[in-house]
Amino acid sequence: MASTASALQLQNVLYEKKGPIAYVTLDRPKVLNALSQAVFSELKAAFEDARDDSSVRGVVLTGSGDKAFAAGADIAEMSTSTGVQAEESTRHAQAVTELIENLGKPVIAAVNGFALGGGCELAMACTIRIASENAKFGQPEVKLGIMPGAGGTQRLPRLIGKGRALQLILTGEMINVQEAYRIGLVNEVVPLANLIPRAEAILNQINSHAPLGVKFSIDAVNKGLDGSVSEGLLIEASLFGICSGSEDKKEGTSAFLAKRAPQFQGR
Ligand code: DAK
Repeated sequence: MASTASALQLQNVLYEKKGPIAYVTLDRPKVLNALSQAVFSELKAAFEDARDDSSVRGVVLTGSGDKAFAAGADIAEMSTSTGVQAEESTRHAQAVTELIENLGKPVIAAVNGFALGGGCELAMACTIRIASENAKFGQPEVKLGIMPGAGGTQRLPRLIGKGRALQLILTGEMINVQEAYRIGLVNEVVPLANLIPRAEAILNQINSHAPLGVKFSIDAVNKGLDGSVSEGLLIEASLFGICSGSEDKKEGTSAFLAKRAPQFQGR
């Protein structure tokens, strides 16, 4: 499949599109893909492009090299920031995680090594996490005199439960991929060589379904988790109503009854 290089001018992130999939790769392997402010700005640009390009149906987020997804925030850069600067840049980083989480298209984190601190937080903002056998996860912020600031205190307990989340956050302990799988932090563990192909296979399966059904399912889960079950059920009913009025619903149900494959248009 022909790949399209991005027109975006990025130095720390690789961004390319192949058919319906966009690939966002953290690209600072010499510092284990540490997340500088520039990285967060470039992630914003790449994900905004993926969101706005209707030919993109899903995104793979991964790291360059075979050692790290991202070993957290750039500690050298962080060491010089003031409290006021850090509050501002944290809001920026959090906005990037919200952009990824609510992209309206599935984003698969293909975790190819260390996912620590902000790296783990970025992976948690993705729709689905798959990881290679060498992956390691942790929230080591307390060891540096700080605390998670890119969504870790909110997304980790929602994913793995309050007790386990607080244990990881307060001990700063690193866990291997099998433990991450056991506690539900990652969905699947695969050999490193199969990581991207497996991410692509999951996206291709999702992309065979109606885009509105996919988008609204993600929205309902994300928005529902922010409130009560009753509020979530209202959101679900309202989005279900929109899906049910779509052309794709007519197509999906007609195709089933005619025993043929559906051709969804995203309308
Ligand atoms: N920042 C900068 N450089 C890093 C780095 C990092 N996070 N992690 C690794 N490096 C650099 C190392 O300094 C080393 O550089 P050289 O010595 O070669 O110049 C190179 O990458 C290779 O690392 P190591 O030699 O240490 O490799 P090892 O295999 O021995 O160890 C390791 C791998 C991942 C266990 C180790 O590198 C490590 O502990 N790294 C630091 C992990 C960590 O504490 N990460 C930060 C957590 S705090 C925010 C947004 C997000 C956050 C905060 C604010 N705002 C937007 C404000 C998040 C905070 C965090 O992530």
